[in-house]
Amino acid sequence: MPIDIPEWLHVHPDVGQALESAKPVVALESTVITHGLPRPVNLDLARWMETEVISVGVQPATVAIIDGIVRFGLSNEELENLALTKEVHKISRRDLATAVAKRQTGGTTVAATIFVAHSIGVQVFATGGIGGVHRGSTGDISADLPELARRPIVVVCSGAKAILDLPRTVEWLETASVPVIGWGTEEFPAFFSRKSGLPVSLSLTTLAEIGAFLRSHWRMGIGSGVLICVPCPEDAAVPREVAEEAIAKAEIEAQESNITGGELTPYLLSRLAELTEGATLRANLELLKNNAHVAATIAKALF
Ligand code: PSU
Ligand code: MN
Repeated sequence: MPIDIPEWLHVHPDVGQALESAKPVVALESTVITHGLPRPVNLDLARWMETEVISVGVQPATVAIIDGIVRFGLSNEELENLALTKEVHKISRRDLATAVAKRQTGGTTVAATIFVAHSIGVQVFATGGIGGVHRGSTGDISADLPELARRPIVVVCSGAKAILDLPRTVEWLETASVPVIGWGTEEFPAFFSRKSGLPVSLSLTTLAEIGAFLRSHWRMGIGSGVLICVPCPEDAAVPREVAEEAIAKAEIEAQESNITGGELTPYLLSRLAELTEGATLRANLELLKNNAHVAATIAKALF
């Protein structure tokens, strides 16, 4: 089946072939590679996520901008350059045109990746934790939320990043009519931790149930994206109290050093890994791999 590719998007040949033969494709974001994880484990992780997707018989497409070109699917060399180069940008939806015009290289956030995947009709996407409403009164709300609200795409994640104000993030999703599905859980996961004390809008345990839900959602034209929340695998999860204590400490340090805006998330994530002697990093890696696997399973069964 011929596919409609926007003129600004460069599709990797393997991905193009998959799309043409109607093989399922899972999109992967890349800010987690460029800004979410330390080098060089970020490169390992990028490869592990792709391998997880391939192991299910699904085509992965990591999205990034390389020298001003928006890429849907990266070669080994492009992935390596992206992960190991120091001068890379964090590109959210608002930054996409800047990155192209200024020929930048960078990782795309959840918001930017949803935009790109939707432009080529790919509907399943995996990440670690989405952005959301930050703690405190700065008014910092991730562009991930409005993007998720306006594109009919399925995002597999472990909730939102635990450093956020999770109650307000969940409220925001409700206001924007984004269904929040717990995959085998009644609670919105807190990223490194399996529980947050916050409810999901629907808890499902089988692919058939997800299929039935998604069919209604698309058929009725609800229009929003759908969040499928998968808790961090049990043996790698960090207890909520341990994570919370480290987050409180890291937050104060960030305030004292005046770290704000796009720099805040990368700073907090790396500080947390130090404060927990690597436990949050391990949880982060395991949940990312697991989410890639679940997303591929969903793509294979339902798309
Ligand atoms: N989850 C992680 N690490 C990350 C991110 C999420 O474990 O680096 C990234 C995602 O790409 C997400 C972005 O879209 O952080 C949100 O950033 P901001 O809050 O500045 O919108
Ligand atoms: Mn932000």
